[in-house]
Amino acid sequence: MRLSRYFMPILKENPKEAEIVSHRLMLRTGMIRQQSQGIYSWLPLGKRVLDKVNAIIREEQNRAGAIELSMPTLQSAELWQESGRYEDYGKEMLRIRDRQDRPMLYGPTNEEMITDIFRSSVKSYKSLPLNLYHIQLKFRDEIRPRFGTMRSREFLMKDAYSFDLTQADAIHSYNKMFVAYLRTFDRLGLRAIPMRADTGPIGGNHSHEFIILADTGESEVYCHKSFVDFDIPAADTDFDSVDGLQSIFDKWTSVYAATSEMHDEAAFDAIGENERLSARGIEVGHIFYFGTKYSEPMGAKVQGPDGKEHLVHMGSYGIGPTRLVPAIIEASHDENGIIWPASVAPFDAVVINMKPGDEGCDSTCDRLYVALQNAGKDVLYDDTDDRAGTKFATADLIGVPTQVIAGPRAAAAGEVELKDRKTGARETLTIEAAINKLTA
Ligand code: 5CA
Repeated sequence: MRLSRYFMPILKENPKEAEIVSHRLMLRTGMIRQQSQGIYSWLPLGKRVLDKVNAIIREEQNRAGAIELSMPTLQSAELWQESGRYEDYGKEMLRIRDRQDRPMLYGPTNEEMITDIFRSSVKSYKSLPLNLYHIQLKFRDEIRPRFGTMRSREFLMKDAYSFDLTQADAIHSYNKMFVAYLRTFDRLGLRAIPMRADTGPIGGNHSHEFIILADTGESEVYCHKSFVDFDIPAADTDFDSVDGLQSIFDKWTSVYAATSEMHDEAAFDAIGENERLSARGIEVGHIFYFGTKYSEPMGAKVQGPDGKEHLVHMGSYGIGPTRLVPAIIEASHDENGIIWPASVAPFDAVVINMKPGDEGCDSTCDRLYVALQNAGKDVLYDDTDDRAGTKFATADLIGVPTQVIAGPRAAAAGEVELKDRKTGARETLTIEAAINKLTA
């Protein structure tokens, strides 16, 4: 992508409305724009990051055996009247009427709709286990939308829903998502800690929140420090192994971790002073097992091996991609801007032409730009006529992992400078060596 032809509206000044660093940096880099309170557009740079986050979430959901579909944002109130949540949900639910005066709503979550899809076609235990997910916009009319897309009213959610014949099978489905979440957050460059959680309006009695530690987090959390050293389950984890997944779950829940709602002062105090951590955190995922809470009122049953009808046991599993992007920034930035983990960086490298019009600089940059793109890399080419200082500041601000700097003197010698955004380390290489390094 040539910067001169891109749409990346960088702000020079710090926006006054932004209270936390991720919100400030997302506005400054032109990743997002607020359209009305708690409702955002994702501009091209932000959209690239969001797509990469979604791709990782999708890969790990698929690996764990979940199947993607797509449900609408607008739902009929009838479904919610069946489950009894239409009245319960309160003011967070945006209620709408269509031209026939039928009550509709903008979905805050999809338990009812997925249960309806399930009951309309699944009749036998032989179709189980089943886990269906989508990545779709939700709307919750939050009292206090704030911190940009961290807590917005319209937001993206990956929500998965599992269906099983028995409680034991449902716990295995729960463990699959638990492991998928550990892997997902790790690949996003984050260390998320699973904590026992309150189930709120979703319901159920077995639930974990996945929390990233950050000073600006909205949740108060208490946990054992040892989480930092726990191993992340490998890519070849056998998701069909009931005992294997249970042992991963047991390990990750063997030491104390809880949000303030579930906090047990005595249990926390029993941990040695140097071993415990009380901090603030950001909830990036939340998983629930709630048994027959929806299958019962909505009549979602299957025929079991005994020939009888059984209500299915369900769970739901949420991740917030539009919250994850700022959470990653909270965890990875410095005074000059964002430092993207390579897995979600909007571009793999930025090629900086320090003197457009200089023959050596232009041909060096063209060669790099073409070679890196042909190797499948996402490359931003700063071919603008901004001052060099501005270009460096922009490259640091947007946090692309590697900067490839082509100045007239180096270019004349067939060389470029590589700068690592995270460490600041610089090295001078021949153009060919630079291409080899960046495409290795
Ligand atoms: N139905 C269940 C799981 S599918 C559910 O709705 N769970 S939730 O309420 O905990 O939301 C799941 C995830 O969505 C949260 O962990 C969070 O990452 C994200 N999320 C929730 N509310 C917001 C919001 N207002 N802004 C941004 N992300 C949000």
